Amino acid sequence: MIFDEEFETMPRLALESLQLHRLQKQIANVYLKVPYYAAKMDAAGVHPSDIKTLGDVNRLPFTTKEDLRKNYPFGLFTVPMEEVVRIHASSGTTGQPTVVGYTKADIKMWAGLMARSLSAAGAHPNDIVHNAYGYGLFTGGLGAHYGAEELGATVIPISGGNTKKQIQIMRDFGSSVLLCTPSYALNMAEVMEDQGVDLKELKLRVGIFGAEPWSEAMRIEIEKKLGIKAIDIYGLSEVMGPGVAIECAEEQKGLHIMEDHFLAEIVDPDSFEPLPLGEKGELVFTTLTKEAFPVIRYRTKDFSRLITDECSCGRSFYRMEKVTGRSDDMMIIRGVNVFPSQIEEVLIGIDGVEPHYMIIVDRKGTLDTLEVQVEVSDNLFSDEIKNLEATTMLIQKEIKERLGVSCKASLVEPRTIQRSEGKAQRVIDKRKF
Ligand code: DLL
Repeated sequence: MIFDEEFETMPRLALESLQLHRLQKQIANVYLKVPYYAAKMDAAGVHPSDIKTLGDVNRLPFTTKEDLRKNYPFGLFTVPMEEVVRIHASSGTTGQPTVVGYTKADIKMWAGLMARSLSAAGAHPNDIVHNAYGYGLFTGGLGAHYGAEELGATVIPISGGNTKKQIQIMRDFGSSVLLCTPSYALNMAEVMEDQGVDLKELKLRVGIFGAEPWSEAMRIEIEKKLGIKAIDIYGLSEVMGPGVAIECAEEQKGLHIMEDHFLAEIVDPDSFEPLPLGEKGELVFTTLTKEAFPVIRYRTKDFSRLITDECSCGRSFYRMEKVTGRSDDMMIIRGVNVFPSQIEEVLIGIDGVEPHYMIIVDRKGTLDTLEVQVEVSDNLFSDEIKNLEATTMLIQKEIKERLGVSCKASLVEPRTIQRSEGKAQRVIDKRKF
């Protein structure tokens, strides 16, 4: 089912003309209302009237987290505070949080896009949506909540944590759609297994997971353990929250970008020059319709590429390849670029190894060291020492061969790596301390 067919199946030409019209309006508005943006555009020698084609977007200056920090908390809002009805903020591992605001119309637009996203994932108005994204300043909980209501589904606003209770509610209330981070989904699957829950007792059918990178191997693992279809959803607070892009249930391959509301670009992560369609680089978004907190060419630091092939679902929106890493998470180990999701992909493929791991990076003298701590199954752990040794060697060999970096694999007892209830922390980089 296509929820918002008029837009989602628009011919490309019509869509691009809509984008251009909205872009011109947005840029003119931002120039008028936000002195900081106007000053940046003046410094770059570009005026709103110079935006004559979609390609002209690359004449505009980028916006980064640094710009948001300089204008903390509300300096980039384009409307007076009395028109702002909601605030969210991203936690930010360092420094100030990034603060974003929404007008009534923004909340309505977001709810509509989330309803569309849920529908693309295969959810229906008669579903019971178990929303285990965290409620609060994080955009996941409330963003998904309003979308599920807009779709007409029944929402259980359970938020994250208290996993045993979640499972009881899931069983008693007949939850059919699960929303949470992929790492939390895995945590739930494990608790279900411990409690001897038979999947047949549950009505779960679809899971809509995002807010953190997760590998294809992890998707297979979650689908198997929960007996559901696992759909990837992408978004970020600065651009809106969840629902900027979503996989369709038909293909589960690449995430359709809500292009009637967001203009996506891919730029070279070093030179920031636009890359040709289809090449991989850093994702950049310009919001086309947001009122309170529009962003112009926001550099996400997420790596992806645009997929322009037609999709069997009928949507004309381009897809973005699953984001498997962001530049902030990229570890440079003895000169080799490594993403946690690449290590995850290797680990999940090895027999007896559980998908719970921690990566520890350190420096001995001038040399970087990489340690991968990973849990193994109860069976393997109680097995002969020689099997544990063989598994250790296999992990080290596979990581060396596939990622080009040597590491120390440490097998740890089942249930010793901390479980996630939201965004998982997978890396401890002691070089930064
Ligand atoms: O994580 C919004 C969200 C909530 C998305 C619920 C999906 C589901 P932030 O906390 O601002 O917003 O974090 C945004 O999370 O730049 C990516 O690095 C990462 N991220 C989000 N979704 C995905 C995904 C929410 N599907 C940052 N795959 C983004 C990989 C993702 N990374």
